[in-house]
Amino acid sequence: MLNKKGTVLTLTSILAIGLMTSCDNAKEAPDTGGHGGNHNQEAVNPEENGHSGHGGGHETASNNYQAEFTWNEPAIAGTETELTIQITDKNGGPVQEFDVNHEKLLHLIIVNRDLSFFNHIHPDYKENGEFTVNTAFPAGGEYKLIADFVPKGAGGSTLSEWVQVEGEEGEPSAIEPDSSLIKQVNGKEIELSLSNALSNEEVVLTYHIQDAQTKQGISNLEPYLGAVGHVVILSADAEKYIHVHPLDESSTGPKAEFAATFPHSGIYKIWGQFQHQGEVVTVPFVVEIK
Ligand SMILES: [Cu+2]
Repeated sequence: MLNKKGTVLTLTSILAIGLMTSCDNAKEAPDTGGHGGNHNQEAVNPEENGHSGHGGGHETASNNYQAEFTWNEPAIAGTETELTIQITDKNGGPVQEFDVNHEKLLHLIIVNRDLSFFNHIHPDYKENGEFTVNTAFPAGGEYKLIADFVPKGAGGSTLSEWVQVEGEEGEPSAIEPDSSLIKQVNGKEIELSLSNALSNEEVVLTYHIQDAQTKQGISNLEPYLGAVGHVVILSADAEKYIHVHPLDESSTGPKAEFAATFPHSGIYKIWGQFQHQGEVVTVPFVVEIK
């Protein structure tokens, strides 16, 4: 135990020093190239990993796995850096096999402190529980890395860590509920409606996707990682990562429905991702749950 903590602390220090990064994925980076993807599995609350100084992370008590996030070299603003994610079991040994979940072995979500930046990518599996991916950040500041995976034969696991990225920080923006849940992204007009806005109850999220110009519903959405779309939800403080279940995975639009349960009242940001004509569109909404 002590040993483990020591390891985590050391790692954290390395991250703090080594992370000197910055960035360059566009803010709100919708379709950051090819990846995207996701998870719509169990409604599990996130387990914060060893964590680093910020965010008052909780110890990972119930989780049998650990994820260590490390960088090959300090990242520089606007430059890609290789991130390595090492997944180990409770004995510290590398997890060797993973179940494919929504077409991927591991989904990585990256957000910044004010949730204005969102990236959803799929690191490559090397071996011995090690995944790597090249990624970059738009600015300095705190970022949360959230790894979502399924060790073979085990339940889904979500492990996260706040990391400090060096570089000039952007102006933080307040996370405020959208007054209208209709947005235009990449030529599409996307509307979100919630069946209710209560915590601890199943909420059905219904997206309606239409062409922004013609206002015609789009009924030929393509499967995105095996489903009509993928939705990621985080509480405003990024402490709660909510898995979302598509109600009808085979739908092709213009309607796409998902179900989620918000663990407590407060503000949440919801990113919906859909694929049409080979392009992945990411649309964010901020809602308040009572
Ligand atoms: Cu994914």
